[in-house]
Amino acid sequence: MDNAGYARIFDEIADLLEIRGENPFRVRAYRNAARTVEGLAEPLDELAAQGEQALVALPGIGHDLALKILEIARTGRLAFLDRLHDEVPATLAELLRVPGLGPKRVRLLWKKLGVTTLDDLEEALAADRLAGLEGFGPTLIDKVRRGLAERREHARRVRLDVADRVAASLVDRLSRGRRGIEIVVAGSLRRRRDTVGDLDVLATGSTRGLITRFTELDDVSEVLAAGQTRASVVLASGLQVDLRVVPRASFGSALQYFTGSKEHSIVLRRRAQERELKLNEYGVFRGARRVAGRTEEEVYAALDLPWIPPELRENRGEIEAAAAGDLPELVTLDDIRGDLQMHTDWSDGEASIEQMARAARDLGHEYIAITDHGPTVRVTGGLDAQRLARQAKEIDAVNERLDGIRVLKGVETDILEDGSLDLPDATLSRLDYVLATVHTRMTMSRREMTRRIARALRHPLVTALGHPTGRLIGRRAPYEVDFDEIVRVAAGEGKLLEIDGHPERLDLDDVHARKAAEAGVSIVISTDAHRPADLELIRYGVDQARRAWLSAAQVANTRSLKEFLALIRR
Ligand code: DGT
Ligand code: CA
Ligand code: CA
Ligand code: ZN
Repeated sequence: MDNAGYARIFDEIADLLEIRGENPFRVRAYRNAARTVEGLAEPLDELAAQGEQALVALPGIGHDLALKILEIARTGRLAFLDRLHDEVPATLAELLRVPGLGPKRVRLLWKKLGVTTLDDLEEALAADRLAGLEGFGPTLIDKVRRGLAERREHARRVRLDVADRVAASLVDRLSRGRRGIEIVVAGSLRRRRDTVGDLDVLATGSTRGLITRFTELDDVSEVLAAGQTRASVVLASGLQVDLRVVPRASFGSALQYFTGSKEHSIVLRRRAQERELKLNEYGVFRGARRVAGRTEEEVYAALDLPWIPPELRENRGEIEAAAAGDLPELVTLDDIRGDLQMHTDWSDGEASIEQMARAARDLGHEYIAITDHGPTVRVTGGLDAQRLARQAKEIDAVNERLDGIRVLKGVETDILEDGSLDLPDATLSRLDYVLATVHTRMTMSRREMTRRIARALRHPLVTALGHPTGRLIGRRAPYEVDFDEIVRVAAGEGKLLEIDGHPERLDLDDVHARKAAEAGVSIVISTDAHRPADLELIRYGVDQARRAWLSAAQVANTRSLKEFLALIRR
């Protein structure tokens, strides 16, 4: 089993114990164990093979948990969890993820209404049965209703990086051994949306037998439809894929049509009609004559428009901007010169400072900031003032040894409940880059949360606000906060707002990042890397920045080191 598998088991135990009403210390022990295991560099299976001693040496793992790990390593199961399932339905853990529902409320729903699944909850909401329960006022019920809809939506969608991997493998297998074939993935993946509902694949050229090859791929679990020029399948992962084979002469218009978005294309079609043209997936037509269709550029040109980058095609003003010659010059991956959030083996990362610096240099970065956690995030081995001072010496030494990259001294400091930071000013003032983030008490009211974050942004030693809305895609909704106020404070204080480019966060998202940049806030794109390979995730941050209409000038880390340091000087 991989480490994430162990972490899931411990998290599930914690969930079920919580619902059962177990002592909070016991619950916390399992949660901490899950986080420890998740942050381990080595496979837990290997540690388990070394025996109990190696396991109890881990933080937060005592005798009892070590035995459980050994049992899972040996048998792939855990009798304790099986017994727990007899008592508490496993599906209740899913209910816990619905915003508004904590363990007490889930327990109440289960005991009083017999609700054990999301379906049950939906029925109970529809029948208005929640209203009678203690503590379920109209505001909460409304929140639960919206939370459920959101969970449902997420359950069907996959993260962009996951979709990317599936798409690359599909394209590779479909085109293998064929020359003169062109295969492109269109749809929301090409628009680089943060999540993807299904894959829309287009093929042209030497496509004989392609449909059969597609429906017979070994990870296809169901063929929904298969014809001469199109087929739809469901993969074992649950992701649906639509394949369409189109003639060369229509490839550009098919690409435009299936890239969407639907909203963008509707406005384009209206524009075509205004010019007495007809736009569809086969081309742009004047009467029966095709006037464009082979390339997307041709299609847009026929409508008197420059080509519009797919990331902008959401009908958020891009067609008007294109018509006026005002399309933004979008930031590109090449523009990025540094990465300003990463973790090393000083806290919960897997690699040394030097390894991270070398990997960043290989990517072409000119500078990075090491931002290990402050002391609050205890389970990840956060750094106190003393260890940060020692780390600073190590960074100096790495800067001595390495040419071609500058390592900045940073920290990811926690914004405490009252908006103060988890490290003293004397420590923060010695650092180059102070990234402030929220990791605790995310359920406070909108007013409190806004005040908390605004106070941190006003702290003179803070450089940037990291993962500003706190969402985890598909797992945790953003916390309640007055984002406009955060933007006002950041703009006024000259502080950066981050796009954490890790595909599980993408926070800020496109809409928020655009709003912030339009108000004059500089955006910084980072990876939140925990290992050298993660540094490549920067492209996901850039994707969202492009969806936010950002130019290089609006992204702080497109600047040279000197200009970047000037920008964040305090
Ligand atoms: P997704 O799959 O939910 O992440 O989002 P999309 O945008 O990939 O949507 P999807 O897969 O339903 O359709 C792919 C593209 O096909 C979509 O972006 C635009 C086009 N399309 C689908 N249905 C319609 C439609 O009814 N009208 C128009 N104009 N275009 C459509
Ligand atoms: Ca799609
Ligand atoms: Ca589709
Ligand atoms: Zn963080």
